[in-house]
Amino acid sequence: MMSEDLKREAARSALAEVKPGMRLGLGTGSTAWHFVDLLGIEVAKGFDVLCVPTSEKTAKQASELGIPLTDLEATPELDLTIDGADEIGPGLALIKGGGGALLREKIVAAASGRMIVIADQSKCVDVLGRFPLPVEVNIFGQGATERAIRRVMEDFEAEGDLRPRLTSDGKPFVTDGGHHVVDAFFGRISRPEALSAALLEIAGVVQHGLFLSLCRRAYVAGADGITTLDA
Ligand code: ABF
Repeated sequence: MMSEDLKREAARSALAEVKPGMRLGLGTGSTAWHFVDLLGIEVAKGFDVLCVPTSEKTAKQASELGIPLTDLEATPELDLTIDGADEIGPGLALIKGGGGALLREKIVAAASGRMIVIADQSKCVDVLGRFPLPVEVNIFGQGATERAIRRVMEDFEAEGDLRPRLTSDGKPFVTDGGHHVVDAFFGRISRPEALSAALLEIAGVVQHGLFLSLCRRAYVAGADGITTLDA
């Protein structure tokens, strides 16, 4: 199967977990796109859900499909969030944020009773960190924040550097929340909880892409079908 077919199969498995009347968080990225697309087909047939999107991009896709949307002001508690991931490690610890939506993704996941990740097999790793860890930073004082992140990277024996994320035309990437993203190349992250705490200690760090103890289930699509991973 092609990669897009695998993503769609993982999304289809997650769709089976959605019950009528649920309040859902909708993820961002190419795998989450398939989930939203499949959900849109069900909504068009009359399926009842109320959803909070994790990005402006997903909000646009969902509203074009007629999926009813709300926000966490009107609906502060959700039943389930379905989202993609950049890496899935042991215990369903995740790296997310390659698409730049990590802050809203984490807020929505934290407001949800359950989070399910959908992915193809290529996302599963034995140790997190080969994928650069996205860190969302406040634009004010970014130089000082980067310096502090580099110090943390040294403490955690990062193998690579820190790179401010740029758009294809060379401008700083700006998140939906109006912040920048820097990508931290660790190579391997052996103590994710400690790293998470150290990064959140830095005043200019808004959030980072380590999702720890948030995801309880993953549907991973491979050549042999879907594997269900439970934390
Ligand atoms: C989102 O989409 C992100 O947190 C993650 O960066 C990305 C995964 O994208 P894709 O499904 O396109 O690989 O869930």
